[in-house]
Amino acid sequence: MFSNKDSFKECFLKRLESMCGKGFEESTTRDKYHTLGNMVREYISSKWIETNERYRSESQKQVYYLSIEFLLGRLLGQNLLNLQIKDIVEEGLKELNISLSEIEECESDPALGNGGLGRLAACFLDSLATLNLPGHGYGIRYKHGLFDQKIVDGYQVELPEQWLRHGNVWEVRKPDESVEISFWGRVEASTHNGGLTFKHVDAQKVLAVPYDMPVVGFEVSTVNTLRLWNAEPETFSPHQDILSYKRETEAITDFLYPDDTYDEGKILRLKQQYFLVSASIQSIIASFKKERSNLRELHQHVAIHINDTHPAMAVPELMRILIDVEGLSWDEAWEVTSQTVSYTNHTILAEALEKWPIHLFKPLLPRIYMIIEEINERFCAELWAKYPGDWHRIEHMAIIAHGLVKMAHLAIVGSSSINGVAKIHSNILKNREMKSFYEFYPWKFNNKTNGISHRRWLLKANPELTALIKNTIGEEWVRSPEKLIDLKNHLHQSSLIEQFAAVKRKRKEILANKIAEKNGIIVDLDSIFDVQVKRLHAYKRQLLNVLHIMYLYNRLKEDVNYTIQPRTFIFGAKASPTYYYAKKIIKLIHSLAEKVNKDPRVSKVIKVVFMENYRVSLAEGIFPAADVSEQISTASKEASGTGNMKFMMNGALTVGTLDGANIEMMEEIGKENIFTFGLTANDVLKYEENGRYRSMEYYHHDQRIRQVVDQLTNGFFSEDEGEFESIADSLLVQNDQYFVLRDFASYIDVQEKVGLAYQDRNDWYEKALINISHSGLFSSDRTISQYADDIWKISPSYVKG
Ligand code: 26V
Repeated sequence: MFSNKDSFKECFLKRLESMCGKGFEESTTRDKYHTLGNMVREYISSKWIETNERYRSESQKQVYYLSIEFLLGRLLGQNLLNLQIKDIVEEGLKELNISLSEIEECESDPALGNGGLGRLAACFLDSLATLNLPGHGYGIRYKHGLFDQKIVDGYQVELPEQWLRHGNVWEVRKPDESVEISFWGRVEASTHNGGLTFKHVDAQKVLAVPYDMPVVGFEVSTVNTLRLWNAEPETFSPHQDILSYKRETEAITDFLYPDDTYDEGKILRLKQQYFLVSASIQSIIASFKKERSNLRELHQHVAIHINDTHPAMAVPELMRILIDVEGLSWDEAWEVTSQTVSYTNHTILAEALEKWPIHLFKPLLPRIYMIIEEINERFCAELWAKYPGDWHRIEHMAIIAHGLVKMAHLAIVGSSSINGVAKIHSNILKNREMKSFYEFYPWKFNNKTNGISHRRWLLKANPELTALIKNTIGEEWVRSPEKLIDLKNHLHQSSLIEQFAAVKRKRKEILANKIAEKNGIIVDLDSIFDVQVKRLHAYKRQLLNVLHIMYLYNRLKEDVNYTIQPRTFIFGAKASPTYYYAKKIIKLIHSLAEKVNKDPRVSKVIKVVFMENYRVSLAEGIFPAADVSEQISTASKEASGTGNMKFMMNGALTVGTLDGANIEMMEEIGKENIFTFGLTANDVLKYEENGRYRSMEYYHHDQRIRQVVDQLTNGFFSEDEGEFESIADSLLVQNDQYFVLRDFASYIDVQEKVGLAYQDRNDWYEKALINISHSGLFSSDRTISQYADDIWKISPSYVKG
């Protein structure tokens, strides 16, 4: 049906009628989306079946990537591209007077993740399939993904996300592979053959029903699986109150939680985590047992990766199944488990490390808690043997302490590998945050610098730039992104620079039209598109960006002769619903936008735009249009960042701190092709240790700082004077935990350099092309190859013949 456009058209029209019961003329865009989606899924299914058969017959080692989030983005366009049928479909539809991009817009954008961690998981799936690696995702089929953001009078309002409202053409429900999950109840011990055995009794049981989604590799025949679990009540459950049982059960997979600490201790979140882990481990064991019987060899055939600590209960759950169900001894089970599991840490923010109160944990998961206690006791005994008498160290490293279960400690003790996501982050883990664990298990620690899928963030998001690169250096880089470096040989050609300028302008125009439509703001295409899009967090310092804009506004107002390169400041960010500070910053950006955009003179030079409901599909329109990428976290706080890489790949220049992967980007492209500023991670960590930072001194000594900070509370924004007092307090009363005022001067300086640099447009675009040419290193194909070789020990599976 996709062999040429005529057969496609014929098939499409027939299918449209049979699926929707309507003629072509009556059919809606959604009908067309559904028809095309179903055709594509059908086309995928034979490859999918073949891939699974190939994996079975080759009995290759498999990796299972457990993640509480998979932030996939829309799939139709990516699947068409990966299957190499996009052109046929696009041309066929065109002849029917249908635009493919309009159809694509019909697909809901599954927001099954918060940000970096979830999107990384999605890029990893793409790379696993493309590299023909036997690797599959396990996650949760949330009925509602991350909330939809509406802005009302400058304030964020959250609405439930509804990605399943019109169904999901990509998923296949597999009720036969459902598994039971047990909560509550108690543990009964009995003696059996002279040993103790344990049974979880009186439990409340819940059904985990798998929905499989195909993960299509790019221009290969491999189709891997993302299995998302849905919680459903058991049919024959003898419950007195069937309605509340049903409600409680379905609640488990109703919502994705926003990542904040303010709802810490939510039992539903703990339920979600165990639900994911137990269902996935049971499913992994079941497929292992189809081919083999000796579970003592599990680690030779299976690797289980836990994406942050959310799935850390994979360790005790695997122990439980091996011991209670499969009859292995503790030592045998421990050997297998700790050789099978590996763990990635994604943040060093202490407040983001998961700890569960025992009083919540133990009643909900009595057997799992018991196993964690045993792991803890054995671990503490090992510590005692190595550090006799060092109570302090043991208390600090224990998995259970002070009424809490520390999930990161559980993950470290139960895994064979622990990695950070950028060099600096891995070093901070080793030398500071997890120092004592590094000393105890030095061989477990390693780095895997993050990456992004160039297929989504370049080929799909920026077809114009893709075409230009292909015309310039051919197509090899598409399969081997490190070959993008060949672009460097063409930099002397003024035609390349000119063509790149044209591509950038085209993409700026597309974004400008969207901004005009959504925000009613007309922006100048000759202005610098200066973009900060990411979750709203104090450590990411959207506030520093805001203070810089306020400073520019002041300069422009005070001095009619002050001229700058025109700029359009673009923001996109969701704030966690209970994160008060973050929501205030969103309001502040809107108040600033109001002030700047309404000023007849200032608005000729600068504009401020907040794009509502930032998500993958919106991001695909933003990265290609950016000139400047704001990566301005307090050094040491951003584990890696991945947006930084997406901007780089689309030819934006970075304004950034020496944090996360920014450092490795700088090492690649050279200092002259990035704008760095601010404290280093060491500076920050020293300040944090010696407590010598006084934000008030910077306030008093720098008039520019005083002016902008005062404007937060002196009625400058002409509203309620108390509105932004909490932000001013964070800077002065609370001594500016994220060093915004400390880095202010340095940031202003570097931004001035950016403005000047943009005036030499040739030189600017040359720098942009240098950024693109080095971006291959940050492809998730490189990252995944490293995981495959160093951690998982899996190799590609190829179709024979
Ligand atoms: C959770 C919380 C909870 C409380 C307040 C602060 C806070 C901050 C972050 C998080 C989420 C942590 C997990 C996460 O998304 N980390 C991101 O992972 C990306 C992929 O490795 C990485 O590029 C980002 O730097 C990192 O923040």
